[in-house]
Amino acid sequence: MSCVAGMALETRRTPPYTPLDRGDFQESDRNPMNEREKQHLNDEGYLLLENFMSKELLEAVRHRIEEIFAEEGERAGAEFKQEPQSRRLANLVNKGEIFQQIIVIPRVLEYVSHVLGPRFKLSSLNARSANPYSDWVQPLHCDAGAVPDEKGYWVCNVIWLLDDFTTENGAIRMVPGSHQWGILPQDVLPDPQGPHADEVLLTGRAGSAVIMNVHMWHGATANRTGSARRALHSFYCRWDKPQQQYQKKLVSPEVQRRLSPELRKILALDDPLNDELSSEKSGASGFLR
Ligand SMILES: O=C(O)CCC(=O)C(=O)O
Repeated sequence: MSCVAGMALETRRTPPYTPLDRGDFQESDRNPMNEREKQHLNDEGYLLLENFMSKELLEAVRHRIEEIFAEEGERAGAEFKQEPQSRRLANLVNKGEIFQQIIVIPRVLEYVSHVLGPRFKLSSLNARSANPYSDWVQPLHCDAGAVPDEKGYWVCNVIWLLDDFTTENGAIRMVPGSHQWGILPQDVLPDPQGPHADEVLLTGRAGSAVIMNVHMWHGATANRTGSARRALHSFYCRWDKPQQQYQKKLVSPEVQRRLSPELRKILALDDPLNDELSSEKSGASGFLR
């Protein structure tokens, strides 16, 4: 716990965030996706982009997230789901301009479109922090309980590493290639929480981003260290599927009024099909009830 308190002190020293412009993103943000990256994402189901966030962006996101955890207290994450031994936040588009900027970074959208095709939308924007010394291991799951359909893949998550992901602190385990199997782990594994023979641990430095085809089986592991392990999840889905969090309902009218046309589009705010799909059916999780 002392490290969580230490983190709060650190964030109080961070200067207030001023809006970013494109120059604040790393140079890598402007490079097109290359063949090696495409191949890796196609075959393995994920792609680690090291050092993707600038130092300023990383600090700004950490700072805002800790502010929201402090503001929301016990309610944190309640718009979606709460989870044992973890802190969660949901509906982050509503909670800061920094988050609105992140969900439309062009290079990220290019990767997402490689998985989902040209038409997709934000499904949800959440944060998750694995508590220090937690022994909770997520079952292997596919986000939103999604298996590919006749049109192909329909879910893609971008995991923003806000702390280093190490072998000790609750990094995500994943089963590379399983996005191609068309089956949910809970339907075939006797114990989805147990180790899997083909799992690998996703480690990386804070400030990296991971494009993840989340039909791939994955889940967070136990955090055996004294510090929280935080990540932001910008989760996208294909245009013809329900959003995990119906943005039109969750984002306040006041915030909606200030959004650019580009943001309105990625949030599907003016899309009657999305209204039909998401107003009734949003809220699907891969494993949380
Ligand atoms: O630990 C993380 O940040 C990702 C965990 C995860 O896969 C999930 O919450 O669905």
